[in-house]
Amino acid sequence: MTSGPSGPRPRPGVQEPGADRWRPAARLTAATAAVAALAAGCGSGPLPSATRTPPALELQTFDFGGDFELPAHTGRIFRLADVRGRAVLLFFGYTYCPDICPTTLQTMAEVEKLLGPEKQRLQTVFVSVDPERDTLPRLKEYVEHFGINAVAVTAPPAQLDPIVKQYAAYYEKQPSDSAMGYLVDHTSRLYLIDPRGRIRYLFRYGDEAKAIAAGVGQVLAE
Ligand SMILES: [Cu+2]
Repeated sequence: MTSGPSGPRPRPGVQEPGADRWRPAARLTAATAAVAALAAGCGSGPLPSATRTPPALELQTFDFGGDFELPAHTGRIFRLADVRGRAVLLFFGYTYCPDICPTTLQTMAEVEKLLGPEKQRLQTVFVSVDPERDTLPRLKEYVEHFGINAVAVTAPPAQLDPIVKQYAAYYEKQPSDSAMGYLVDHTSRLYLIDPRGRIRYLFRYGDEAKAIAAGVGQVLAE
């Protein structure tokens, strides 16, 4: 069971753009906090499986997000409406990202492992906010590297920006001294979208695979 509030929670329409950028693991959800607490008290051997199950997420239905279509790494157009009946985990990022994106994709691989056969009903969507460098062939190579059921999509700003806005997301180029030329500051949250296409939960960067997999299971069980 969860025990009381655990800091600010996402609410429809009140999230400021970029408010969740670079948020360290301090802002854990109730679910992951509970998992962390259990893990901390677990010094010798696993706990009985019943006590290791993360508490259910408090799913909401957000009033933003919704259908969109963008060119995908597959060479086809990806339409969110085409994956009705599946849970979707969607996030914004870019392949040159030094930390958030590779970590998130690794977490997705863990989520798939935890889901087992049910992973067939999960679609990960990686929306690149760096169309200048993230060509579709580059996106293909990048997502295939992680060996998960992910589709990578992007488009020039005129087509991309309305979708970024639709998802109350954010991105901004940042100059950098690195050889790569520039970084892209971006929304780090992970959108849990249910089989009907509605955003039901916003995971934060650092949330554990276990909590994310549990959330996916919840929307699939509805
Ligand atoms: Cu990133």
